[in-house]
Amino acid sequence: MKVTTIGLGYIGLPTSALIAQNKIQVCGVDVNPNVVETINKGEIHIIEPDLDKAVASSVKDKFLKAYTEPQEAEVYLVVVPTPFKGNHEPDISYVEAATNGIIPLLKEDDLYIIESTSPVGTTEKMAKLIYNQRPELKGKLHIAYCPERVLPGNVMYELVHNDRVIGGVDEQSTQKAIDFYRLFVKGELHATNARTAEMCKLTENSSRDVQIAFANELSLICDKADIDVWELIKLANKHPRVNILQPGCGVGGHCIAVDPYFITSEFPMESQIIGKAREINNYKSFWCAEQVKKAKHDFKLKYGRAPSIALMGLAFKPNIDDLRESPAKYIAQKIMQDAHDEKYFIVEPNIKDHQVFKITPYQEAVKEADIIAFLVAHKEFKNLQLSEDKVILDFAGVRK
Ligand code: SAJ
Repeated sequence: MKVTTIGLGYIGLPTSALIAQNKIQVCGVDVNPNVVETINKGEIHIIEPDLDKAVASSVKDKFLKAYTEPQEAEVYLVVVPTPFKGNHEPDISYVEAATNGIIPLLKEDDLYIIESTSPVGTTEKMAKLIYNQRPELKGKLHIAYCPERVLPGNVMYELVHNDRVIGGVDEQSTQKAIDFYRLFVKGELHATNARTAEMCKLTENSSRDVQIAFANELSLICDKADIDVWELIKLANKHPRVNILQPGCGVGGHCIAVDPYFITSEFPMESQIIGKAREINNYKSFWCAEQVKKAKHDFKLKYGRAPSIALMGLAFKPNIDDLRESPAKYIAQKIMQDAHDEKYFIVEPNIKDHQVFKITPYQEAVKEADIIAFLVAHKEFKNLQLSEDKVILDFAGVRK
C-alpha cells in the first residue's frame, strides 16, 4: 500500500512519520520546497517532542519521502490548514487546492480522507468536486472525514493512543477508512457519517472554548467583587459534579480560538453561547492589556516616575514555543503600542530570539521590573522569589 499525505505541517508530518514507521510507503507532499528538502534530509522544520527521531528513521528506512507535487497512491490524506477569512468565515481553499491536485491521480477503489478541521458539509462538497471531474469514478471511490485530535506537545503519543471519529460519505467508505486507521492507531475507532465527524471536531474545541469563557467570566466578576478567582474555582471544583477550567489572559492557538467560528459563521442564530464565549475570551485579552496600562498609570501617580514593566510569557499556552494566535503576544503588542517613557522587559523562556520583541531572561526581568505581569503560566515562573515592593498582576494563576 502507498499513502500520499498532502500537507507536512504540525499534524501532517507527524502523521506521515507514524504511518511510515508502520512500514507503509508514504509520499509526503508540501508546497514549500524548503520543507520538502528539510524532510528528505531526515530533519524537521517544527518543534514537537520525538518527531525528529520518527522522521529521521522513516526517511533513513526509505518509508517516507517528501515531494512538492502529489504522488499516485491508494490512500490520500488531506492535512492542510483551514484558516478563517477576515469576516471569520472558514477558508477551505487549501483543502480544495489539495483535492484538485489529487483528482487526476485517483483510480477505482482509492481512499480519500480529509483530516483538516472543516466546516460541516466539506467532505460532501469535495466528493462533488471529485465526481464532477471524474464522473467515471462515481461510487467507485471511498471518501471519508477523520479529524485529528492531538494536543501540541504530546502529538506522537496521542496520534497512536487517542480514539478517532471516522465518518464516510457512505458506509463502505467509513469501513475502508476504519481499516486504514487500524494499521497505526491503538485508540478506538468510532464509525459515523462525514457530517457528524466534521461537527464532532468543531464541537470538541467549541466546548473547551465555552468552558474557558466561563472561567474567564468568573475572573472578571471576581476582580470586581474582590474575590480570589483561583481559590473560588478550587473550592467550587470540590463539588463532585463541578469541573471549572482555569481563567487566563485569553484563548489562543490555531484551533480553539479558530474552530468555533466555523460554527458561528454558518449557524449565527443558533450558536449564541459559542459566539458569546469567543467574545468573552477575546475581551479577556483586551482587559488584561488595560489592567497593565492602569497599573502603569497608578505607578506614575504614586512615584512620580515611569515604571519598568516585565511581561512574562508570549506563547499561546504554558511550556511551548508556539506564538500562533497567542493572547500574550497580542497583549504585549497592545501595551507597547502605547509606550511612552517606561521600560519593558519581554520574557519568553521557550524562545531565544524574536523578530519583533527583544527577549530578556526571566531572572533579569523580575529583578529589574517595578511591575510584573504574568501572562503565561510557564513552569519557570512558578515559585519565583519576588520582593514585596513589586506590583504583581497575575493573569495566569502562576502564584496560586
Ligand atoms: N486555556 C485556558 N484555560 C484552561 C485551558 C486552556 O485559558 O483551563 C487556554 C490555553 O492557555 C490556550 C488555549 O486555551 O491559550 C488552548 O489551549 P488547549 O491546551 O486547551 O488546546 P490546544 O489548542 O493546544 O489543543 C486543542 C485540543 N482540543 C481539546 O482539548 C478539545 C486538542 O485535543 C486538539 O487536537 C487541538 O486543539 C486541535 O488541533 O484542534
